Amino acid sequence: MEGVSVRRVTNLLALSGVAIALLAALPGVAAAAPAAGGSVRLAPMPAATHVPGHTAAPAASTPGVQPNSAFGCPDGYSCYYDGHNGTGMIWVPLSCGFYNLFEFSPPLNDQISSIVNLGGGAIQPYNWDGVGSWVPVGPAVPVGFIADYYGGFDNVIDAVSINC
Ligand SMILES: [Ca+2]
Repeated sequence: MEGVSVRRVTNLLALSGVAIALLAALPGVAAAAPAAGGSVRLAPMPAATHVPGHTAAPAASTPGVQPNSAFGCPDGYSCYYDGHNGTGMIWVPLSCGFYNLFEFSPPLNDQISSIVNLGGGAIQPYNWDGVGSWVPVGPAVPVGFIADYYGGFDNVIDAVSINC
C-alpha cells in the first residue's frame, strides 16, 4: 500500500469520504517525508470507540485508566503499536511532549507501524535522518484518528511530538 490515508475514529461509514478529503487537504506531505516509497494511512476510528469531549489532560498515573476505546487505547491517550491497525501495543505515553524513542529502555524506535490518537492534540511522528535533523513521517495524526504506516514509513519512527 502506498500513499497517505487518514481515517477518523468517529464514523466508520463515512471513512472513505473522510480519507479522500484529508488526502486532498494534505498534498505533498508524503512527498516531503524522508522514506521514499513509504506511505501513511490515516483513518477515522469507529463510532463506538470514540468518546466525545475527551480533552487532553491524561491522568497523572496509569492506575484506573481503562482501555475503553478502540484498539485497547485508553480514552484521553495516544497509543503506539508494533503492528498495523492498532495491533501489538508497545507504548502509551502519560503526557504530551516530545519523545525520543531511541532513549527508551528498551528503545522503541524503528518499530511503530500504527498510532491511535485519543489524546488531546495532534501527534507528529519523526524519523532521525542520521545527520542532524528530525524529519516528519507523514502528516500529523489528528485526535480521533488511527494512522497506519507502510513501506518506507513503516518501522522508521524515531520520535513523536504529542501536542497537549
Ligand atoms: Ca512494527
